[in-house]
Parts: sequence; C-alpha cells; structure tokens
Amino acid sequence: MTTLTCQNYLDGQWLDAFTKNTLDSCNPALVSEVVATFPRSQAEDVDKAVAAARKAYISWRKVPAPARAEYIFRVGELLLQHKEELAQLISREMGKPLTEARGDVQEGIDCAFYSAGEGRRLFGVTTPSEMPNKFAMTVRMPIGVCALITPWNFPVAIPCWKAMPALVCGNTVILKPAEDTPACATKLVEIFAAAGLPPGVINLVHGVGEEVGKALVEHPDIDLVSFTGSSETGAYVGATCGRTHKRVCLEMGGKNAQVVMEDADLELALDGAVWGAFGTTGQRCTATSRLILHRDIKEQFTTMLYERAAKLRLGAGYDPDTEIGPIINRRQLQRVNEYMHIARAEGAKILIGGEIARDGLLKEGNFFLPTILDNVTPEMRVAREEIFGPVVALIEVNSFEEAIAILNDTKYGLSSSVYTRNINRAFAAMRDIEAGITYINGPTIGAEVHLPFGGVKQTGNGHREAGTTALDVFTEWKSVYVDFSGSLQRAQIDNRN
Ligand code: UN1
Repeated sequence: MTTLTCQNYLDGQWLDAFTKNTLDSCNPALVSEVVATFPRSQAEDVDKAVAAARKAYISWRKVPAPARAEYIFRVGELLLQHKEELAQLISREMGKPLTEARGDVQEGIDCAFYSAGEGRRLFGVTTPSEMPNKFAMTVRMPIGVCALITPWNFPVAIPCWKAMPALVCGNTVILKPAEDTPACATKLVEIFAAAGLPPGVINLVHGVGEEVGKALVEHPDIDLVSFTGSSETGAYVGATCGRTHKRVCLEMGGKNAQVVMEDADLELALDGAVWGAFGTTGQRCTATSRLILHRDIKEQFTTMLYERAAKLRLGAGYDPDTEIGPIINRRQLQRVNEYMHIARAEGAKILIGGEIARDGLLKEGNFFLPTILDNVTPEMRVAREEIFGPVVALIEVNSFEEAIAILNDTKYGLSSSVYTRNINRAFAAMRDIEAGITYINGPTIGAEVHLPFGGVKQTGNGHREAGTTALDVFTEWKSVYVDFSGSLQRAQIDNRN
C-alpha cells in the first residue's frame, strides 16, 4: 500500500503545517503499515483557519439557505460516487469491517440529503403580537465560526453529522479530526471541496488534541465547539468554553445496557446482544457494555451468547470474512486489557476472551478477543466505566424493576435497550429509562440520522445531534417585531395599568 500524504485545508488551499512537522496514522490490523502522514499543526495553523472561516462567514451567512443546502446535496452525491473508495480507506485506517465502513459512509450520505432538505425549512414561527398593526416572528440565526472536534470511530459519519447542519445553517467550520484517522478526514474534506464550497467555508486542521484541539477551544474568535469524544476531554472542552463564553455541544461516554427479560424472544435478543456488544469491536458510543439478564433465562442466554462469541471471526476490516476488526491503537488495546485485571481483582469471571489475540497474523495488529464477563455486580468498575472494546458484562436481576434500576445506575445515559414481549413493560421502560435513546426489541446501536442523537446525565450537556435538533445546536433564535402602525406603540406591560 502506498502511504497517503495528508495536508490541512485552509481558505480553499491544501497546505502543510507551518512547522512542516508530520505524524503518521497506521493500519490497526497491521501496525507496521503506515496509512498516511499528516501535518502536526500548531496554533499558527489554527489562527489561519479561524481567520479564513471568519472572513468566509461574512458572505456565507448571506447565501440563501436553499442554496447553501444545494452544496450539501452535492456532497451527498459525491459521497455516493466515492462510497466504496471511502469505505476501503475507513477499513484500512480505522479497522472496521467493510460492511460497517460502508455504513459509516452511508450515514454521511443520509445526513447530507436530510440536511439539504432543511435548507428549505429552517422553520421559525409567526405568532400574533399583543398590539394591533404589529407583526411578530422568530428566525434562526447562524452562530458563526464552529470548531468540530471529531473521534476516530465514525471517521466519516460524525464529521458529516456536525459539518452538514452547521453549514446549512450558515456557519463556517473548522474540522479537527482524530489523529488516528486523518486520511478519512482528508478524503471527506476533498469531497466537500469538490462540491464547490467557497474558500474558508470548510477548513481542516490536522494534529493532536493537546495542540490543535486546545488551540481551537481556547481561540477567542471561535463561537462554538462541537465535540465528540472522551468524558475527560469533554470536561476540559466544556470548562474552557464556559470560561471563554463559547457555545458548546458535547457528546461523551456511555455505559449502555441491554435488558433481556424472561418473556423475551431469546434468539432475537441474542442477535441484538452480539451486534450491540461486538459490532465495531465495541467501539461505538452506543455499544452494549452491560447485559442485564433476568435470572430465569440467565443461564440459557449466557450459553447461547458464549457459543456465538466463540465463533466470531477476527481479522482486518478489508478481509471479507472478518466479523470483528482490530482495536484502534496500542494504547486503547492496553486499556481494554487493563480492565481484565480489574475485572478479575473485583471477582468477575472471564467466560471467554479476556486477552489480546496473538494467533498468526492477529499479533501484527491490535486485536482483542471478544470477551464476556460473568458474575458482574453493579458496583464493579467493569459495570460502571466505559471500556470501548469487545467486552460485555453480565449482570443478573430478579425483576423488571431491578433491571431498570440497575440500567439507570450509571453516570452516563446514551443508549439503552429492553427485550420483552410484554407491552406494559415496554412502555414502562420507555418512560423510566434515563437515556437519550431507548430501543425496544432492538440493540443499543443503530441510530437513524433524522432522530435526535445524544445522551442524558454525564454523556452530554443537553444538546442533541442529528435530526432537526442539530439545528438547535448550530443556530440561535432571533425574535423579530415589525410595527406597521406608524406610531409608537408601547408593549402591553408598558401601557396597561
Ligand atoms: C457513535 O458511536 O458515536 O447509533 C455513533 C449508532 C450509529 C452511530 C454511533 N448510528 O450505532
């Protein structure tokens, strides 16, 4: 494989970092293979990007929204044309199986067409005024220059979720992609550029979080930061944006659970659990990290799950036989492995997996065996902390009420799932689960782009991405009053005694 050379995209030009320093991304299935080199940018590069985005904002906000949306529609068409090429690159640089990599691009395509439609809506309201001959309405206003800080696990979909609605709403953006997936971000921005967006409307600055991310979050001329990533970094981003008066949208950790009740269709629940826990090697914010099992089916379900986990095929994402790809990098592989020591020390039992895969070619990459932890109790660290790997913890419960209480017993609240055939339980779950997303008889992963995406409690900060709710992140309301009476009309509070 030839190594790709990535550059920053600033003010419509592809450039190296000022310092000319570079870093590499590697194939997580074969770590000796360098996929791409990319600029290790610094504050000067960020300054240039912010200046370009600020300048472009002056005219971009005045381009009619339906016309802005046409650019995004074109991005969707180009993503469709380049879907396979992008999917191959995602598999090589991020590691997920090709079928899932195609899904990553498809999510971007869906988001493009959905966001493009919003260009002809962006609805506000008209409402009566309390005074005669006076008109009242609300309009959405863009916010300004937005920094988009995105993770490696959905290297195409998540930048699209953020950039597409931001641009349709009239903002200009600076993308700072994860350092593990710079080539995916570069290809994506090439597509935005090919759609003809004016210079400065979208900018790309590569580099490490502590340098480029920090420079963006602290920059006085950035108006909004949209961040998806770890809770630790999110806390820093949130605090800094608070201190520097920026709008901020945070999407952070999760500890998602799937409940399986004794009345569930067990085969269906099993398919959901395998996909939710081990799909994308457990590296989705929405991954199933806890399985809460009713005691009457616990043993049978555990055996069924064990048999499926034992058969999962590990390998490089671009190998068509692969079901479970690698972990993104060595550091994360070690972190997942560390949790095995923690699990054992706390008294959990490793039913299957629990170690770094070392067979044949697997040792050339960052592979971890699909892992089931049994005898887990809610207070254990493996039941409380996000692991972000192919690891699922089994917790036994005696009742539906106990299942919901344990599901909710976490500082996070992104996704959740309940398998039951009992309609009353299903509705009680929809009402009582503390999470931004609840699935009934479906796994915790698989959110659709036209519905709000985000979590309660420490998963987020009250915002939702995707759906029309993304517009609330990227716009602010203005109330407009038009008085056509020709005389001063004081508002009701000022003229009624
Ligand atoms: C994420 O892991 O951050 O719901 C996003 C899903 C995908 C998105 C996951 N549509 O599984």
